[in-house]
Amino acid sequence: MVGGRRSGLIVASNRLPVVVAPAANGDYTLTRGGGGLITALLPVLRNRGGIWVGWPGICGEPPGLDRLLESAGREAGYGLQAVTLNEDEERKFYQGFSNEIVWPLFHDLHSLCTFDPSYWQTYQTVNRRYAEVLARNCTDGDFVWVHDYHLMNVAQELHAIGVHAKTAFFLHIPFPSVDIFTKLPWRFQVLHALLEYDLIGFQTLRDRRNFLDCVRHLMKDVTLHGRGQQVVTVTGPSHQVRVGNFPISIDFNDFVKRAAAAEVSARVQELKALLPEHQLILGVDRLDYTKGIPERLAAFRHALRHYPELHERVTLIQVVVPSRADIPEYNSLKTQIEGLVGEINGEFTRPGGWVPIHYAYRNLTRLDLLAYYRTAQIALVTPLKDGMNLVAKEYCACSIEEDSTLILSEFAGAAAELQRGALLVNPYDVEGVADAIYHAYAMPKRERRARMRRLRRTIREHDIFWWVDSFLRAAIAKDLSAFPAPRDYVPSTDEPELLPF
Ligand code: GDG
Repeated sequence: MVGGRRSGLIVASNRLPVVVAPAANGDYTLTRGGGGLITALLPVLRNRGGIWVGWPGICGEPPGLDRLLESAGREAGYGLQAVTLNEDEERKFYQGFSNEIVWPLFHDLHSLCTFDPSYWQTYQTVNRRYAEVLARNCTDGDFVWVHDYHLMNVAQELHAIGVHAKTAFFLHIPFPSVDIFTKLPWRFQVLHALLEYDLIGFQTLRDRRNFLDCVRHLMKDVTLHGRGQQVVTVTGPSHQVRVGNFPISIDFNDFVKRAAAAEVSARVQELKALLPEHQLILGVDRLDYTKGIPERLAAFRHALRHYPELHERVTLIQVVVPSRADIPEYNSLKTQIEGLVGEINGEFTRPGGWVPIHYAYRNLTRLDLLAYYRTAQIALVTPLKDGMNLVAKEYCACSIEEDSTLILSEFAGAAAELQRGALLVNPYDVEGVADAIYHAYAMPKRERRARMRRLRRTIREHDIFWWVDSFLRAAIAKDLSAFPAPRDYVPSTDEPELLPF
């Protein structure tokens, strides 16, 4: 074991929460990694200790890597163990199988998949490598918690090398319906591998239902018990696996505390002074085609065209965080977004005055992100499909004045929990999103507060520690009927009244 204290908890994810990069003086530096998974898991490891196994963000094995991770782990309070990959493995496993096959397919975008068989070969090899590193770091009494779509085969590989620690898997992204999943050329292998875990967790009931449908349609000799409960059991010929839905969350109190800090408050005042008499609308997303950024911009343009009273009264701050720059689709998406921003600003900017969209393509500092969350009266979180979407929850946590509105896509996992306080929209419905923007802008203060209070209560009661506890309880509980029935989001089936012709 390298660094940190032991707690029997071993987490594996594609990447470590730190990124190793070469420094100008020939040494290597460590910086904090980003993304939803890391935001969610850091407080868990800090709180409980354990070991985190993952790729350090650099190919090969830089000299002194173990020492670097050991001292970082000592400081963080948990161990860090690197899985090393060469460039070809990293390309075919990470960019290839993970991000050109599973990511688009599981987000219902199968037309963006490249089903290259060599990607699958490398995916298996790399999952075996993770299992080998885990095997060196765990005993059969430990609990191995594997995260996300990059590592679906790890339990199977652990069993193949004789490790029998309890294993659990959490999928941070959606699980597709059977019609879409069936397009995967390795659908049987992936389902078999998943069923080797002892517990599988999904974000929402919809994902869990999709997975169980796939099991029912594609697997022979399996039976399901406990339907209608949060955690059901799938029994195969040699193994039993529990399957549940556990909506991931954030460290609510920590966000509140940090949003209230003096330097954030000062930044909020600066931002307000820059755009007085304006309602700020905020969009913060990784550059990704699932986040619905072009559709959102089109809806904003529609709102400006149809509600002229918004002119000079609202400003959209759209932050796009660089991501997966090596994959061609991401570059063309960036060009498309920047073209739209240019068109909309070209159409509405008042010379010397109002610019409707302030666009930033970069990583924000934590301070700026918190300040934007606190300043914006409206957040536009409109992914086409999203496992959960932590930006939505972070925004609410940081709205400490409770005077703001969340516009949320009904296709974000977060919609299941936040449907009663947010304005839910279909991100493909340009007119509907535009109406929601206007509705949020014109919403009476009382209603805004009541909605935001409700949202914040939900997130406070179901924070990241609640998520970990409910997941771990599902792994060890003897009686699964003790779990509450899950909540689900069901899109409205009320048809709008049609005008008679
Ligand atoms: C995956 C699933 C699921 C964003 N911009 C900056 C920044 N961020 C941080 C946010 C947030 C995280 O990145 C983004 O999390 P999301 O949940 O919105 O999205 P994914 O990265 O796609 O995460 C997702 C999640 O896993 C957890 O299960 O919810 O559905 O796709 O925490 O704060 N952080 C900083 N600067 C930025 O500019 N420092």
